[in-house]
Amino acid sequence: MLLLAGILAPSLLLLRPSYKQLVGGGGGRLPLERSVDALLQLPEQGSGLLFQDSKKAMTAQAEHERVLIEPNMNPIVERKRSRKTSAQKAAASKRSGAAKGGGFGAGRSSPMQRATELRCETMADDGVCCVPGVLTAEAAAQLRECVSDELRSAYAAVEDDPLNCKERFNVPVETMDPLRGYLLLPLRDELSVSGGVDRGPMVSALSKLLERDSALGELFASTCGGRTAEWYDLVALRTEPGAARQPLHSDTPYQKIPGLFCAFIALQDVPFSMGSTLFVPGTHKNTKDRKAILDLASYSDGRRDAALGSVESRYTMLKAGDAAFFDMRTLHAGTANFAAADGGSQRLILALTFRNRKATQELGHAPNLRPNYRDRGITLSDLQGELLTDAPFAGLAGDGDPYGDGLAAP
Ligand SMILES: O=C(O)CCC(=O)C(=O)O
Repeated sequence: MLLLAGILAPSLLLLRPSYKQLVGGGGGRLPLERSVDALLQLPEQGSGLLFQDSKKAMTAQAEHERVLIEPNMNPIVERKRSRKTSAQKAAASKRSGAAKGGGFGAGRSSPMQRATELRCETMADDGVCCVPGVLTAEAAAQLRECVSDELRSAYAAVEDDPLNCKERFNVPVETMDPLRGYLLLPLRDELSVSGGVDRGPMVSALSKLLERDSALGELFASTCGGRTAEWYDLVALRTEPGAARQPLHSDTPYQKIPGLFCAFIALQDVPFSMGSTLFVPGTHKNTKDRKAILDLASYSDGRRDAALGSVESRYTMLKAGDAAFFDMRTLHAGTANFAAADGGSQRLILALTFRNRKATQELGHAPNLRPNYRDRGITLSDLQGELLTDAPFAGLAGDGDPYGDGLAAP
């Protein structure tokens, strides 16, 4: 898409919303002269000082990056056509087994296979791609309501006993950030379990997201080494108005075989003022830019700032039910969720991740899963099979069933 953007630059420039339009007027931009303390809105008590200090440093770093990176920042757009030459296509289809009469791209392929192939091509080039409409807007709204219920229940559980924080929010209560965090989710939502509903909003959404021949089901299988890919994250990313921007990071270090692929699925329309995810396409490869941005030594000699000033970054503008799919080696950052007066609002994103078992080096990313779902080697194929049953993920916490609510046994 970068090349295409270059060729079409004049028309794209006309179409591209200005920063002012993105934030709904001039008021939303975080003025440079505002202090880090003002950006942070740190809780008055409760969090450890060490946590506050590190959050302060990260916010200052993110603000520095924002200034350098913003001049070359554009929305991500979906690739509509392959950029491969016919020779490259022929070689790829030979590699995939077409010559033997089977495999992806062989003979007549379905529209979903062709769409997946194009997305895989984008992933190979950029490390990130858009997958619009993985849920209908209605299904996304139902899932949002369900995640809000889970959030209420998780807050109540932590109020009851702060030690519950880890299994609900994946952090100890001392480092819980009121404005940005993760909510670990069950495979079957609590209200459906208590109401005896077999296929409530969570199960229905997972079916649509992961079933065979679905856009994400196929993309996870294609990028993560097949249906034996290991389920790795099921979590809602939550930001509240006033949440600070994150520094650029990759979720997993560079290794030749990519270990982790993630889909961020919007549960509501997400204008820029609610915080988007900014990606630096191409940094899933061990490029000069990636090295300069991550290498500590380059902070002091100016190489990092030079790289930040030159990279072309892309930000998501997701509508409810759209997904951003990415190789977790790719550098990215959540941008700020502005103050409510400037268009900020609670943003809930569903994150689903699978692991390619062929990646053998350190992943540097622990699973964002409830404790009883972890380390069980549950695969994409297991989930797809379970979702086809009459009552998927039945069972209770810790009762020996492989699924249940995933919480530690009381
Ligand atoms: O908030 C976002 O859009 C990105 C979140 C993220 O990258 C993270 O929490 O590591």
